[in-house]
Amino acid sequence: MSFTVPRNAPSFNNPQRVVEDHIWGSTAVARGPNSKNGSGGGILGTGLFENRNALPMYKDKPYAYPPSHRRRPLWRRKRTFGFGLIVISLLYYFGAFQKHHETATSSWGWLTSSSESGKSKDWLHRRQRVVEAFELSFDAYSRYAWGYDEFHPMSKKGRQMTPKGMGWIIVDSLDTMILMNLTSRVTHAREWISNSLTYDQSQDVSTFETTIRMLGGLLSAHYLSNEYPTLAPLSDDDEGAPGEDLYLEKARDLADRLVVAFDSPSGVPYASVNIGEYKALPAHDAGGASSTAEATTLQLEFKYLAKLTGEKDFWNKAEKVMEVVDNNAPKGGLVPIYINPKTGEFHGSNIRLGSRGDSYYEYLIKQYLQTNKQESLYLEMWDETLQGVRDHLVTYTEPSKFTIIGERQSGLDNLLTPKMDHLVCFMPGTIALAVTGGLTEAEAKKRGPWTKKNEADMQLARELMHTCWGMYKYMATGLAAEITYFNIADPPLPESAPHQAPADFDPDPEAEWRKDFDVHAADVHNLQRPETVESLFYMWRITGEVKYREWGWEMFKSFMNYTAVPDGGGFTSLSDANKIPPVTRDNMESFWLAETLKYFYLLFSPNDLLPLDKIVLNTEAHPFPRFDMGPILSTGWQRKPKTVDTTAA
Ligand code: DMJ
Repeated sequence: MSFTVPRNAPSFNNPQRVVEDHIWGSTAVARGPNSKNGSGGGILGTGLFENRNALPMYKDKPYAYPPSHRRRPLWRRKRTFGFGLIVISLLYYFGAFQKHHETATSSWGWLTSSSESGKSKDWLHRRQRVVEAFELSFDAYSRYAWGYDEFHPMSKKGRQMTPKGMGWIIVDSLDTMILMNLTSRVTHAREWISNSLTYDQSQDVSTFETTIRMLGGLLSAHYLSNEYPTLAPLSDDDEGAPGEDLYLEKARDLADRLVVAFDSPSGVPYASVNIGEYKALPAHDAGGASSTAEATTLQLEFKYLAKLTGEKDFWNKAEKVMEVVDNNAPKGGLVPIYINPKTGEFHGSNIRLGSRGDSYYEYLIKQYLQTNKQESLYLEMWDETLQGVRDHLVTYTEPSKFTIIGERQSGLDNLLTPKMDHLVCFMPGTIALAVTGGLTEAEAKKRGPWTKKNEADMQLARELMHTCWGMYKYMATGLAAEITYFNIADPPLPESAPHQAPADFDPDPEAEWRKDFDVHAADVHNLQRPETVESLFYMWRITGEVKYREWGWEMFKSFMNYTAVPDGGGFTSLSDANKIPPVTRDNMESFWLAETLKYFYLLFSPNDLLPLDKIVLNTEAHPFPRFDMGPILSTGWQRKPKTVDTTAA
């Protein structure tokens, strides 16, 4: 398919950038919800300077506000005034030159001038670019597919997944819009949720996807709108406005329908639920087995709901799954990717941290953090698992020695397959989060104890982050493939082997490092996935190393350059990200709005927006608060004693 980089998406490497910024900015808004009620004004209307005044104040810290003139002492105002007079005189004498200079460095000029040359980076400006990409995406969806669950931005069409729709994109995006302070869009979404969203539809839905995206989206909207009432503020006092518990009421209604999934003989949830009939259904394949990751990635959501409602049943059902999984005594803490809801036993022996396995590991450590480190058994399980990953899955590539996490497709006693789904790239960030609990590395060291294991885990996180970034650098568009293979030694090098990958990715097409990477023709698609920018966000917050922000910015530019749809159409997944121009796929995933753009936004935000030691983000990037279990909730199970396996494969 032929493809030209659309005019409305800027080339970030191009000297014509100022002009293109203007075009990009001006196309996005026209019929977005903001233009309707005037509170947001769209991209051009919320240009950089104007929008500064709309930037959120977190905990009364006006990050982006210039100091107020009204509060300045008189002497300072005089001095400024005097300085201004001098500048005006100079401008008068050097008129033409000065005019040109202003154009190059004012609102849009930062990308091509100082920031791009690396002299003075302005992360809030970069963050504003992310907001604009979000607005462009969401407004295209609003124009062409409002209320639909899917959005196909090239054909400008929507499609429902259920008879009346689930609000898939609207609900998944809601908390990103709250964080970005996009008030009128939140109001529009909220109206739709209040007036049009119903779960009273006879339709099978995925237990996991509906929980992480819809239940998670509603719960985090509830949390954020209470925790940060100045962000996208509600006007509930207005007559006819939806009530303040709208998100929680919808979440409760949905959860009551989803919770039937847990009513299996073992307590392991079935893969699907008919939400209209409150009826659970086993998966159609794998002998009715559920994906292990799916069964074990519902806990943060149902536990938070239990905390909010006081309904312990949600808690009990969610935690029971963890007990059943752990009773299988997985070797090295590594779980096969299927589990049978009838028996509670694993099905098959395929072990990977990619699809169907990934978020089991993620939710171990996040459950520990969610309840303020009161449930130490989840930390134990995480620690066992990470040791298992080192012993059985970590190896190094040839000849450059990148660190990878491979797969054991026929169990731990059989071959290591040197393959990483993009999904595995949640690991570097999650490992770092586990080490510090969300504190910065420096603060964690200061508070101590800082162990050799902590040091080694941070090292592993850094090395894996580097490899995940390499997966982007390897591709022609700078956007990673869905799956990357690697060249490894036979037998694979053990985790203890000396290794030192090159620090930089030489852009030469013949560069040595490229020999270590391999992308198969079937895997060249890019689905706008978040895992790498998710990890960059954690790595930046925890290590404070600016290179992670820089990598994120480079990745963001690749998305802008290669996935934008012409005529303000938003952004699309790619069928081939290894060609220039790329082959487009005509689909915008809801996690583009819920996760990928949210993580870019957070990566470029000040660190006390959603402080990492106070919250947990669910696997769909929906933030929930950490909490104490209190008198009602408690851990209802204990681990059976078992020997921890530390044998290297
Ligand atoms: C999201 O729905 C979640 O991040 C999930 O854990 C994995 N798949 C997608 C994004 O890639």
